[in-house]
Amino acid sequence: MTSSARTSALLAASCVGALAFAAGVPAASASASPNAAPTADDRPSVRVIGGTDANLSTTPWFLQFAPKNGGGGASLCGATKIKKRWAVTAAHCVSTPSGIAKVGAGKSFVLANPSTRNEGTRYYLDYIVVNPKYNPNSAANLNDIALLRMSKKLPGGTLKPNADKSQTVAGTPSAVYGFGERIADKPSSVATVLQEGQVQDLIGPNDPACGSYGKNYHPSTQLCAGLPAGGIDACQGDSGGPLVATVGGKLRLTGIVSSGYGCALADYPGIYTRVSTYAKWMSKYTTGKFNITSNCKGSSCKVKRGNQRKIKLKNLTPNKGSYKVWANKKKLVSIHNAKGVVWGNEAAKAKVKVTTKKKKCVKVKVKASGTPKKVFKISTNSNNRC
Ligand code: 4AZ
Repeated sequence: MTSSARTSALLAASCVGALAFAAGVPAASASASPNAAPTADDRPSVRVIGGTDANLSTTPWFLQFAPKNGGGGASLCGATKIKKRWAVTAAHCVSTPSGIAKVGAGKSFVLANPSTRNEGTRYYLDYIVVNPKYNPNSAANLNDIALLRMSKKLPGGTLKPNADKSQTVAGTPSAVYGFGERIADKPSSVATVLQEGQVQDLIGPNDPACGSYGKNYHPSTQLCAGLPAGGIDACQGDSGGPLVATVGGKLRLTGIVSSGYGCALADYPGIYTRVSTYAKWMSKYTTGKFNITSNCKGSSCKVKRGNQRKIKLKNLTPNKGSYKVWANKKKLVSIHNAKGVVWGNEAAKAKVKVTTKKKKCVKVKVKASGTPKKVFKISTNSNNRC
């Protein structure tokens, strides 16, 4: 095979996990056996990762991710916690030619920094955002990034995505984490304990070449990491997991395990999604923003008994958000639509009706996703001022 034919075959092979997942077959099934060292028979050419057991106290942001239509509790992918309720993974972990992984109770879930594979509390997803440029039907696997939102806050710390496009430079020590195969093409070799592989970013952000991949490597959106001689690498089942490095003195998420030709082979390093390319896109979705307005001019207005003050909540982001409206003197008002969910770029209305004749000043507080708390004052009687 020519080297370019071989590379295409190889990149196509890297999508086997995604295709198997689409068909409902676990790409890497759970192993009952502990992390036994590979035997001499297993070892020679493609010993996966070449990692060591991770120190879990240093990886609070690591998530084991089980997309629903991908084989129940088996670990198909890794993910990284970037905000209390948000994680990032590879698009190919959730988006397949047959559709997007299922969200909601009892469906796709993550395990927060599990001490052992498949163990720990399940945190279910309520929202998935696949990068719009990702094409599940393309073997090239470009723009392989997706955001996952959990229905409740995850425990543990977060890891910030690297937003500095000039980083990391060639030779930067980096670490990759996952529960994937420790021996290539051997599903039973998946790790029982989280593995850490010490690799390097092999090229700088402006260097077009990555090992022998030629034009199949895209430097502006991908990152090439491994060791020049191979031997340590991510492999099947590690997809979606983090590549981390120190940037400007701080630990950052620099890559997401995406694809590669085999595992740990010389000249075929791991290919990662370059996180800095997507940093803006990620923060647009994970930060959220509402515009909160009211039908009354100024911060305080008079509302007579039986009348209402309307509060309009416009979700300025493309992702789903939620809001809550409450009053400090609950008995004097009734609130219609006091809480709710607002889909991307849509609006909701809450109404605060005055139910008392008393002269009071009521503070109505509004909190919406990603937006500072806002306070409106209502004078419940025309004679009263706030
Ligand atoms: C995979 O199929 C896969 N050696 C992940 C990473 C690498 C290769 C394959 C990198 O999920």
